[in-house]
Amino acid sequence: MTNITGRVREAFRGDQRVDADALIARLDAVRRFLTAVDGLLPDAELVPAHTLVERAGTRLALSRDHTVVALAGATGSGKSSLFNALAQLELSPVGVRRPTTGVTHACVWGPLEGANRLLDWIGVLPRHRFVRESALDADDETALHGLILLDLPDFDSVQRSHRLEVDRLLGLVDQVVWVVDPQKYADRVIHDSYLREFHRHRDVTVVVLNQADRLTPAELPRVLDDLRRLLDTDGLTGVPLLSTTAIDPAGMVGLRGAMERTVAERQAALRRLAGDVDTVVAGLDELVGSARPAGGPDDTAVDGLNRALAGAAGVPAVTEAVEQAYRHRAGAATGWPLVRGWRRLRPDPLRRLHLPGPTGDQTDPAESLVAATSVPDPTAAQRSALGLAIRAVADRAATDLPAAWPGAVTSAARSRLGDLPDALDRTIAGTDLGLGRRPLWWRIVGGVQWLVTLAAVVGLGWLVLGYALRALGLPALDNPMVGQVPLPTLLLLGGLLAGLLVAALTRPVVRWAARRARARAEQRLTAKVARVGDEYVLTPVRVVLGSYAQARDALRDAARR
Ligand SMILES: Nc1nc2c(ncn2[C@@H]2O[C@H](COP(=O)(O)OP(=O)(O)OP(=O)(O)O)[C@@H](O)[C@H]2O)c(=O)[nH]1
Ligand SMILES: [Mg+2]
Repeated sequence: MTNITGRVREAFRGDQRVDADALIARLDAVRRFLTAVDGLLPDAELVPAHTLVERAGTRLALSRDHTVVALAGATGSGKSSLFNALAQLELSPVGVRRPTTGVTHACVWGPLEGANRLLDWIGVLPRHRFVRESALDADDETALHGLILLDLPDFDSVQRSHRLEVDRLLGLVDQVVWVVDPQKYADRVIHDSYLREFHRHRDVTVVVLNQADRLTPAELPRVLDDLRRLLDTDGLTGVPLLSTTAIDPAGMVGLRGAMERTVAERQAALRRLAGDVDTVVAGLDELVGSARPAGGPDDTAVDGLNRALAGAAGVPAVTEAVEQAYRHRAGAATGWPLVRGWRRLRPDPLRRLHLPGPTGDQTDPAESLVAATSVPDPTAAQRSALGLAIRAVADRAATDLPAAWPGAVTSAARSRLGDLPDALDRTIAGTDLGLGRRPLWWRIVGGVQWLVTLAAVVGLGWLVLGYALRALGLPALDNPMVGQVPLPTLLLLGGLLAGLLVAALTRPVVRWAARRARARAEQRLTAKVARVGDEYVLTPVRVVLGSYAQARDALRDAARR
């Protein structure tokens, strides 16, 4: 699986500008990603993305004219000294007791009003906010108008609260100036826990070697080279590295110039957020893959599902009953009239399943609304076959998806499992099984049977009457002859024989037609059951696959610088 966000450029972007609209589009893409995966992926994996969307929205809404720069570093490196030197006022106490600064101090260049909402959000207490706006030096300071400089507590502090405060603020500020000193510039904590973590924020990172006055002119370049090498190892190749002396105004020129450029560009906030989007996208990368997933479950798995659904719905029992019912009903309509009544006494096989009764005897409309049939409940084997078929559908649909998704697909496939039995039952009850109309040939054969039976009855009556007259000594009836056989005898025997013959000829036709009726019913039931499977199993799966595709596209858009 290739990394789709590999296109997030890792190279140092230096002074490359970030377009505000493009950044907002990327943030929208992250938001779209979150909407698409809502409820499908573990929340814990999405926390950074939610935090980013929330923070970025607030930061951009609060002020785009201010640049929030934080001085961060180990205790004693000279953050407060640099803060005061830049402000040219003693605003943040500098001390020999370590650590000195316990709460963040802020200095605002320009009017405080605009910056106050930003500082409220960042969480700097009003009593630690200062304004660098003096009538005397107003012109000198205009280059820094819009700067909000923060003096942070030490991040390597023995005070846990200091570290928490630093970590919180580092997530909110636009630019970080990392202050190191000649003694501790190589400390593991700053490199491993902080600088390395900021490699995606290179374009809003400045490193300052303070207390340069403590080094000889020969030592300074060596230390700077060494520090540059360490920064390269941290992934911070190309970040500005300056030396400063907080206690000497001449040693502040470089840093002040860098601050002025940052403020003039008004880019730090956008670059910071762009770096945040890069970090979030890289973190989410493994949640989506490169292969475009299938639009839905494959045909083999769907066929398997439909077979399992048909089994669980009792389709075989119903089709068997359809065949029997056809024979039963055809027998009752075309059989020898003398035994038809006896046939009718036997219950109709479909009636036993509470499915539509014998021809012409459709259940009344109110009753037909009641869905429940008496089709036998699925056996344990059928239920487990259905479970396996649903699983197979989910597995096949999720084949190409990254590890976080198959679980969501399986849950979706099973999400309406509880509703399936009722839905299947309603479907079976609502399916026209094709036995509603009495075929014309039944009536014709039935009519013929009546006719030949009538002939036999007439013949019998005639003969009985003849015997009776003879027994009573009355004048005998005239028996017309047909060939050698008297007509009444011919009517009786011929009628009986013809009835038996018609019944014998009809029987195989009924059997054949019953099988056809069964096949037709099976086709209809299978189609209806497949529709239930589509609605209750496949559609939820397709929804998740659709969400995945949306999430994947959204993350691609978010990765695009
Ligand atoms: N020689 C020299 N001393 C400095 C310089 N910068 C700071 N110092 C001294 O270093 C000590 C610590 O300075 P602070 O500014 O309090 O250091 P910090 O980084 O704010 O320390 P915490 O508030 O404890 O995190 C003080 O005694 C400063 O006078 C510098 O550039 N040169
Ligand atoms: Mg301090």
